[in-house]
This record gives sequence, C-alpha cells and structure tokens, in this order.
Amino acid sequence: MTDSAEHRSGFACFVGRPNVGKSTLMNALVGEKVAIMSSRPQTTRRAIRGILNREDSQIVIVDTPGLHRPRTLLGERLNDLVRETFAEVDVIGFCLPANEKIGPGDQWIARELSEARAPVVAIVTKVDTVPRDKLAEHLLAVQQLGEWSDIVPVSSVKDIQVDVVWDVLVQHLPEGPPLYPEGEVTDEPEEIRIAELIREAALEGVRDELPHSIAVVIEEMIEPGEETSRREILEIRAHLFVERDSQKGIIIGKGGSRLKEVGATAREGIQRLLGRKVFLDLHVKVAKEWQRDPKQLGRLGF
Ligand SMILES: Nc1nc2c(ncn2[C@@H]2O[C@H](COP(=O)(O)OP(=O)(O)OP(=O)(O)O)[C@@H](O)[C@H]2O)c(=O)[nH]1
Ligand SMILES: [Mg+2]
Repeated sequence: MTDSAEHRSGFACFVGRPNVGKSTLMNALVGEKVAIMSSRPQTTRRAIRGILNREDSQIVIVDTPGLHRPRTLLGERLNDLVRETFAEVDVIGFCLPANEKIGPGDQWIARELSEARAPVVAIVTKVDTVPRDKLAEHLLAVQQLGEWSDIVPVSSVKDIQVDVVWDVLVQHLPEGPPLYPEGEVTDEPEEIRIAELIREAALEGVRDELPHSIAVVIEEMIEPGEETSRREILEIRAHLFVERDSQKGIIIGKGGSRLKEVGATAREGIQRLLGRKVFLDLHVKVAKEWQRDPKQLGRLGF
C-alpha cells in the first residue's frame, strides 16, 4: 500500500433466487468455505459475512438466503433479512445463472432492487455451463431486465472472471481503512460454522421437502481434560432437527447407515476447519413444524 488514503473498504451483498450460486461465488472470492453450498435451493439461511483482503482494499461480502415466494414463517423471515441487508450495503451483486431463463422470480427481485439506494451489479453466474452464443443472448436479456451499473459474467467453479467481480465491486466502495483485522475470513462464530457443516452434509442426497426441514444445533463442545469429557479429543455433541417422525427415519437410514455417512462427511469438514481431530456425536430429533412456529424458530436461532 503506497497511500493509505486510497485504501477502499465497505460492504457488498449477493442477492438472487435460491440455488443460483451466491455462496459458491463468495467462497471463491474469499478462497475458503465460509458459507455452505448445495444443489438444494435455500441452502443459506443466514446473512453470512465473508471478508476479502487485498493490499488496496477490503470487501465485506454478505451472502444472503435466496429470495423466493415465502410459504412459511421461516421463508418470510429470510426474505426480510435479505431486504434489511441490501438496504445497508455499498453495492449489491444481483446473481442470475447463465443456464436458466430469466423468470418471474428474477423480475420480482429486479423490481425490489430498483428501490435500492446502492448501485446494483448484475452477476451472471455458472457461465461454464452454456456455449458462447447462448451466453451472449442471455447477457442481452439481463441488460434489458433493469438498470445495472455493470454486468459481469463469472464461473466460480472454473474460476473464470472471479477477480473481475472483485474489481467491479471495489469501485463502488468508499475510501477508508480495513473494517476487520487482516487474516479474518468471516465473523461467523465457530460453533455456527460447525453446525452449518453438519447441515451441509445432511442436505445432499435427501429429496423433496426434507432439506428445508433440517436444522442443526450444537449442544456441547467438550475439550479433553474437562470434567465431563469422555474422550481424548474434542467432542462435539449436536442435534439434527427434522419436522416429522417419518423424516427422522430417512435421515437415520437403514441401521443408521445414512446418519453414519452424514457424520463422517461433516467430521471431515469440521476437522479441516478446526485443524484438529474431533469426535462428533450426532442425534436426530423431531421439532414438529418448526419452520412455522415462532417459538421453535427462536430456539433454532432465527
Ligand atoms: N457449473 C457451475 N455450478 C455452479 C457454479 N456456482 C455454483 N454452482 C452450483 O450451483 C449450486 C448452488 O450453489 P450455491 O452457491 O449453494 O447457491 P446459492 O445461490 O447460495 O443458494 P441458496 O443459498 O440456496 O440461495 C451448487 O450445486 C453449486 O455447485 C458455477 O460457477 N458453475
Ligand atoms: Mg447460499
């Protein structure tokens, strides 16, 4: 950094329909898995901050839950969260996937964004999935959808133009010193990141409504040597909630086989995150219709 007055810092957020690749793009920019990702819609349920550091700039990216027509109280709360977020940031990245036609969902979001105070950059995601001529057509359609300060095509998976997204977002940030200490990649508490890794492992391979019904709460983290410790390594006790008894069976699987797989996958991710070995103790519980119940939503952290 030559002149500290030229350092830029501020907040950006990604919005868009569920499953368009917002979290994958944030992780690609940060260079670490800050937000969980899955092929199921509505994977993200929180406004998750990823922190990007360069010598001349710091962008705090807020990854938001996909915007959709809400069918439950949880859905309404998530949409409110997104609106609050985009009212507070310096620049908004509106994510639209290259491999899907612009639909009523995108038009609805575009209308919402036309009220936003911050400039909006249209980010066309997943460009690796379409041929060039198709992409050109799509970019034109995106251009006609609203007023954008830029349009950036990107592929997070193939690392095409990810750095351009950074450059474009930074232009809209005010001058100022870093907001977070260098080296920090997120301000998400460790316990929440662990719970999210468990939820991510549970999401893949389940169908229909089940992904939406899953919630994870960390009950206890017991260090070896603590009074209640029964292990030589860190023990993590977590509850995996579903909404119905029938779902409990699906998650657990025949003879506990699926739950075992979920546990093994989650443990791998947690060990990578913490850089140490852990013992993961997973219990499946039923919280009846928690997505619609204000009291239970509160207990699960929404
Ligand atoms: N081919 C390809 N797939 C991608 C790309 N980016 C994301 N995906 C896939 O798209 C799916 C959804 O990605 P997410 O990042 O979880 O999407 P999201 O917009 O955060 O979804 P919600 O949190 O549910 O709103 C995952 O299966 C990703 O692997 C990309 O650049 N190319
Ligand atoms: Mg997401």
